[in-house]
Amino acid sequence: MVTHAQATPWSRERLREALRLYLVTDQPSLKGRTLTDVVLAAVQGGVTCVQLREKHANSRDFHALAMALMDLLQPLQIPLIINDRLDIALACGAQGVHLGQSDLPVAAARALLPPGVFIGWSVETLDEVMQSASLPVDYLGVSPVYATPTKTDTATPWGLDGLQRARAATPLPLVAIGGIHAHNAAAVLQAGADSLAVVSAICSADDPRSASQHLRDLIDAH
Ligand code: TZP
Ligand code: MG
Repeated sequence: MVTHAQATPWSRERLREALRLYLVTDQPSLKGRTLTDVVLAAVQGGVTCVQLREKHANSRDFHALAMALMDLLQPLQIPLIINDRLDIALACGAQGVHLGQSDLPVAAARALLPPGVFIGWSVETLDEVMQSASLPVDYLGVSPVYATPTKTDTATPWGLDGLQRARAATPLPLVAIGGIHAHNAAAVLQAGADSLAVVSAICSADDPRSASQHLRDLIDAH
């Protein structure tokens, strides 16, 4: 059964809390484990939200995965965010959708979504951070902070200096993504990120639960 998002928009503070440790899924990084097993372990370790990112699934399979994750995450009150696909987000009753610079324009997405579904937007330049001030977006994904083998078709990495500049330019929650691991997590938070988004640090970890716990401890200590 699909339970649709509440009508109330997320407050910035509540969203900031909900996004703190943000798992982005990637099936090729799972080392043969199932998506649901890794997501469950990650949530048990302290992940606070999950983005379903499926670059190759057809619509039927994407929807089935989204429904499976909703079943897993809903009882735990962990938000599910759908990457790229507004239709899948609507169909499964996800709490959020994440859009990039080549996806549906955020204003078009906002017009179709209930007010309780939040929108994340990837920003690759400071100009895009500035533009976000007049767009209906709820958080920004700062992409990529560092170059990463997980996604090679990225824009120039922001680096910590760039992240600091983005921080100074917007009050929106900033989700840092790209090359983030335990060894640089504190520096990324120090530079102004509200949230750490990771793929390989959790999806490819030998023990996704303890990897999540370690990242969560670093965030909580910040
Ligand atoms: N968007 C920008 S970088 C990236 C995405 C989806 C991949 C991040 O992967 P990792 O393994 O956390 O560096
Ligand atoms: Mg996209």
